Amino acid sequence: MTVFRSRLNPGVEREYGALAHDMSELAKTMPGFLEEKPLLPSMVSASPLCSSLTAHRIWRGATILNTALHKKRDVARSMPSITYSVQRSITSTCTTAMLFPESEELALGAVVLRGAVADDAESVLAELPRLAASSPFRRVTIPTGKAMSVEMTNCGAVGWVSDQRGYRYEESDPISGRAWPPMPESFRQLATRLAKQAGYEYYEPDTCLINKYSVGSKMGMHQDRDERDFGQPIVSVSLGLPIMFKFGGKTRTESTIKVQLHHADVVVFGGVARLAFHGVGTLRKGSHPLTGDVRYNLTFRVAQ
Ligand SMILES: O=C(O)CCC(=O)C(=O)O
Repeated sequence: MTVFRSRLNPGVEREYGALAHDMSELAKTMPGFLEEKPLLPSMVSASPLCSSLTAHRIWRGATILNTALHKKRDVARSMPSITYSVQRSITSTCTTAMLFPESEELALGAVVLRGAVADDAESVLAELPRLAASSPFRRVTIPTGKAMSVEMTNCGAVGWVSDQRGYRYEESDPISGRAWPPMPESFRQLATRLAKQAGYEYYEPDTCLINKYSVGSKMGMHQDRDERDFGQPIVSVSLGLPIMFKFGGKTRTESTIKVQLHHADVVVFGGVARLAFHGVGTLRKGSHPLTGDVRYNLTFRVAQ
């Protein structure tokens, strides 16, 4: 049974079919698993993706499955056809696609939520001068000694740093020797909401890396792998000028998808996509009403 059409990755339809099968198996052992409830308007609008009843069943199943998987890993073992992390990725992207037709799947576990922070952008941007007054934007050097073109700072319990000693998280800002500014509560709530929107429940970021791109800045393909727990997704918020985002696989040689990220778009990647190589192209000259000639990117992580 095909339950969901993936625009970017037709191959995953098979996996969604397998998920639907596993869900009906699970329904036999978990009462209420495919319980019928009236459709939400947002789900009705997602119905071109599949029949509305199927959408509803899968959406509800995915929600319950995600909760069950979080609480009880042996539920995953009762469905041997796909692994725990693949199930999570599938349910995440499946749920997201059902509920938010504006989302675009990049890979299993990875989505772009188009315009997801349109209403929050101004208040997020308003926090940046205060954060930067405490820990200024700076260009860090990578272990080879070369300076990155993007400027960055952090807020939260720890902050990502790089120098000739390597990449790592530090509790204090190496420039001031003081703790990084705390993550604003509004940032934490926003990241939790966005992760949930992408299907990742219980997301509690402890750090936010804030990247500032000026004309000519770029970020090469890399993995985010300095965090302790790869079970938690990355939530990446784009503000201001557009840029080309590149998303590949777990190795550098795998093919790369390119998507333009605009103001207020959000990329969330976790599950089997958590260690995917990614990067952005060079920022082109332009002007945005809220950020002028720069682009900001806020990357939320669970580092500790
Ligand atoms: O600027 C972006 O959209 C990506 C940033 C990024 O990949 C990172 O900070 O690790």
